[in-house]
Amino acid sequence: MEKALLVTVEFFDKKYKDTWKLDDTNFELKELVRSAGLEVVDLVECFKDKPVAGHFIGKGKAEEISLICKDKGAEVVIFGEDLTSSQQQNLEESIGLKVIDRTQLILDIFARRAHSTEGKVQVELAQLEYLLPRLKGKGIMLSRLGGGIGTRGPGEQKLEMDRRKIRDKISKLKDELKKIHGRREELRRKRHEGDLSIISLVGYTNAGKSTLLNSLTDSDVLSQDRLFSTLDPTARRLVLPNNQKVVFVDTVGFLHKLPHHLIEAFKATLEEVAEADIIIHVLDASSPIVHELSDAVHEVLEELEVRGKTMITVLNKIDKVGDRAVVDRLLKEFDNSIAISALMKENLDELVQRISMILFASLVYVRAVIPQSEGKLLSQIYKEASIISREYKGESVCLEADMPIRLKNLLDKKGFCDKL
Ligand SMILES: Nc1nc2c(ncn2[C@@H]2O[C@H](COP(=O)(O)OP(=O)(O)OP(=O)(O)O)[C@@H](O)[C@H]2O)c(=O)[nH]1
Ligand SMILES: [Mg+2]
Repeated sequence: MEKALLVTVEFFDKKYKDTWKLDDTNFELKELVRSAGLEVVDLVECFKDKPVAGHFIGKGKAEEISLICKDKGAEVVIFGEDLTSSQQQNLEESIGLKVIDRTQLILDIFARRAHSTEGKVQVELAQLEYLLPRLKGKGIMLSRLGGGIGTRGPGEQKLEMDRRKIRDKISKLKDELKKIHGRREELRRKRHEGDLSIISLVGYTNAGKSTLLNSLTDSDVLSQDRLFSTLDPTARRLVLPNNQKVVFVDTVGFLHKLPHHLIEAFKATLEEVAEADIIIHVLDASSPIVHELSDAVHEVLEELEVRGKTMITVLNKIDKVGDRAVVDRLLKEFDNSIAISALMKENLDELVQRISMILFASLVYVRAVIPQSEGKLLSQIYKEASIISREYKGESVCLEADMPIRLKNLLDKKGFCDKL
């Protein structure tokens, strides 16, 4: 196991100050490093007004870290922040060891977890795009030759370090991804045309999304106490008590300051979230920073432009919360929330009931213009919706109706809903 020394920084200047407390940042960085399969030998905290251009934390501090590294036998230094390529190089020179920043650490974890072809291509693309501007001259930074973290591609293959070859590889990967997404789009279209409702599970990494998917659908998706166990979207069907079929989609977990490179690379995967009829936000209610975790998830959703979706906030892991009053307070603080334990299968019935109520019982007002050629869709509307007004205009029908949210989403996707 590579021995890592961690460096975290608290900035005081408003522009750089993080919303997270340093202790929480430290804890999360240790978890990330553990998930990357490294051993932590020490953690150094730095306090600065703002980043220093040359060495990020200043040359003096870098030299101090170099001494600590020698003392502790560290082989690599991991920063909990992102560094520019020159900062990274200057730090490597001053410290005399390989320096990895936050984005590269997370990319490395993703590289280890990628299994599907799509996952592997997405991660490798993000890794190479991160590396390219950081390679000087022909490529190859000396410190990168040693192997270990920062040099691993998906499936333990080594990352290409030659500039020209990287460029070629990037364009090949982009082509490949386009093809994969074309196929996926086709699958998605078929799924939406069927009579299925899609429910996506989103949440901070390690919140218990896969455990919930398993408990709800009696499946066997990998769930582990480490960050980013799930990378590939996994779908499982469930038949609700009223015999309606739904599909749960479990996707990659979110993180505070999730690197933009990764959001970009995983955009197609994450866009499935936007297409769901309901979003289930799984939140670890036993975490002392439950609000920060929730905010981080909402920030990523915002970046994905997922807005105005019906969301149930699932307060998970209540078996680990000793004080029931804490759960009651959280239930009040989070809109449309429900407290469960995915692991102990506590209160899952209520969650299923809530889902089926939202999907099939509660009605929303819709105005739509639908071509008469959509016979199947129209008969579905006449069966499930309560029609307020109906008017024929040329080849189309103008409707005002109260209908289940699922049907409204279907009309939305086809572009038939009137924008009010
Ligand atoms: N005590 C307790 N532990 C839980 C509960 N739900 C999940 N866990 C544990 O939390 C850890 C993470 O669970 P996962 O289901 O893998 O979490 P995830 O959200 O899918 O995580 P990623 O895929 O890594 O983003 C595992 O060790 C689970 O056993 C729960 O209700 N109670
Ligand atoms: Mg998971």
